[in-house]
Amino acid sequence: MKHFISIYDIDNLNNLVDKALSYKLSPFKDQTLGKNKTLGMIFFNPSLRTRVSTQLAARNLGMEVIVLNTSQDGWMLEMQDGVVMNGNNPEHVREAAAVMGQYFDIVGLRSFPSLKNKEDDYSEQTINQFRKYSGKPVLSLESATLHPLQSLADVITIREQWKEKRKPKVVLSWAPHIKALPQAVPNSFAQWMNTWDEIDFVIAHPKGYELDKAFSQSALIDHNQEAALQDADFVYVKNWSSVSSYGKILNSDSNWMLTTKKLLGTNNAKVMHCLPVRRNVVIADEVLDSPSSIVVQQAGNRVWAAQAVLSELLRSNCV
Ligand code: SN0
Repeated sequence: MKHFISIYDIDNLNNLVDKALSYKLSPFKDQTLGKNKTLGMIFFNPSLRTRVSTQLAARNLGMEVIVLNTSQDGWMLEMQDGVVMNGNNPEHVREAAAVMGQYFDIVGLRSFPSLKNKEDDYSEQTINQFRKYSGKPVLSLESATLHPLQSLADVITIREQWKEKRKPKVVLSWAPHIKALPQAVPNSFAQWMNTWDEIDFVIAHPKGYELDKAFSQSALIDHNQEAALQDADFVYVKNWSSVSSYGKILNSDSNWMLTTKKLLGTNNAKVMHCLPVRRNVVIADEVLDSPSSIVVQQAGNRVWAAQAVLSELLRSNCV
């Protein structure tokens, strides 16, 4: 694995999940693999789970970690090439990324979309500029369009929870929100579910919230949440802003919030969310506080996902 930016960077999904689950059983079995190697984690945006779980994962492999919160601690970066830098950004990514490449063995990056211009966001300029100029493996800590460490933890969680022989039905359901949120988590989840042939996948959302076809691919789409939830084994709840009316909130219909009543038609479905989740806007208290919710276990699995990925990056690039 050269970089970890999307599912296309991995060789075999089930092998990577096996590896993550083996770290869960034995976190310190490779505790010298990352000795004298440094992971730099650069945050252009807030983070709780990604920040802490990736740091723990690196520590389990014996790595050092340096965390940089660029909005407060570093210079604002210019990402465009060929511009006259007489605006707000005093440093260009060409120098900044190259310098990070001198300091770090693996460069982790969190960079949300602006949600203003789809072409800009979907070109993934920030992560691509770092890949180009750092000369080091780049680890996505959530980019403008994808969140692969989250999706790997999601697959781990479903595999660990599912004990039956038949394929589980997994439903990604849109939910309301007060803010316009990125499409990164649902895009990424759809990308990983579409690749994983051990599940049946359905996406439920109101009209106007179609994900970019590059990510939803041939997944079944249902505009009727109740129908989509019928017989579901896992319900992944997430808000996202519109792609066609880019970055806009088209619908704040609270009927799409996940409640206990909504779960009645499911096969006693487990409820997932990447967190942070706004209670009683996205998912009702009664669901989050019930045994149906596995959001905390799901977040716990972020450590093993990050550890499996860092281990692959170290083995391919650093030893
Ligand atoms: C981010 C998102 O991509 O939806 C990060 C998820 C891991 N979520 C938010 O920004 C939530 C912000 C809020 O105000 O609820």
